[in-house]
Amino acid sequence: MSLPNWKVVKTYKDILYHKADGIAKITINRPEKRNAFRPQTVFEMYDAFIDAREDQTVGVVLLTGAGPHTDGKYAFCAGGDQSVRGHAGYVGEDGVPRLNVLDLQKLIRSMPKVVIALVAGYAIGGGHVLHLVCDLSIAADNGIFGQVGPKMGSFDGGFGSSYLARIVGQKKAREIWYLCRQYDAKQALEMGLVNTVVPVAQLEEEGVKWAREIMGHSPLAIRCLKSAFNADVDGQSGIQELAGNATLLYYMTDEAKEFHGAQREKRKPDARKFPWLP
Ligand code: S0N
Repeated sequence: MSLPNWKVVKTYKDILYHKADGIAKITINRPEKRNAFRPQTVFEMYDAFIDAREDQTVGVVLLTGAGPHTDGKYAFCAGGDQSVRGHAGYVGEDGVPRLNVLDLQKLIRSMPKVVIALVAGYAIGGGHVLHLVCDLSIAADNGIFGQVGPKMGSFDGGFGSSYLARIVGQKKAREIWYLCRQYDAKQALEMGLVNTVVPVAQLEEEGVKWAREIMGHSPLAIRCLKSAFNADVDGQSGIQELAGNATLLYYMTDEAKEFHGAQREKRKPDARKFPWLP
């Protein structure tokens, strides 16, 4: 199977952003930091994800980390960049402390496109949470997964803990956070943390294969399914997403068009044309 002919969409400092054949690929590119993110990285990823969300030709986003690094190792993402962690978050060039990765997590979960994490090497801390919030995760056989917060003065009490528990179960999630161990790709697969494991050399190819299969399916069906999966977990904002899709589909009906048209044309709508289905 051939890889797409990736085209650069926009040039950033900390990430690479490509598109081809309805697939967008966002690559965290800070190998000297094991692809840890600083506020700038997150702003750039957010910008690229918004572009992918708004592009009607894009159905799937692949999220990955640049590698191998100069020492031959790989990382998906080693979490927040600890060298810029300040008093109240990660400090950007503007001197403002932020935890803007939380905005990115919400965007990945709510965007009506399928986001697939391609994890080679380390997915640690906030980097682990990033793969967690993606719809699907494909691991390379060298994938290493774990949370580190309690051993380095941090924790993620949002998706990083509660959604993790939905995925691997309460006992395992507590083990992952309380003990801060590292798990290999086989263990990650066994606990349902990833969808499949492939040799590292085949990681992108496998991601593209999955993306192409998804691109052959109904965009509206997948859109509604994503919001349905989220609604079960995300409370009012999950219900809002699901309900937003009901409204979107309703707008597309003759019935909604008749009522909207009648209001614009200042006439009585022909309500009797439309059935009250059982
Ligand atoms: C990933 C690890 C295990 C890889 O080990 P390895 O292969 O031995 O490499 P190293 O020699 O350790 O690293 C190579 C170079 O990369 C730098 N580096 C690695 N990770 C980071 C990082 N996270 N930040 C900054 N630099 C990093 C190393 O310093 C080294 O560079 P040199 O050679 O110049 O020293 C290993 O590297 C490791 O354990 N890394 C640290 C993992 C970590 O602590 N991550 C942060 C965890 N916390 C978060 O991610 C918080 C996320 C967050 O934003 C958040 C979100 C919601 C709610 C709360 C929070 C919160 O802030 O807590």
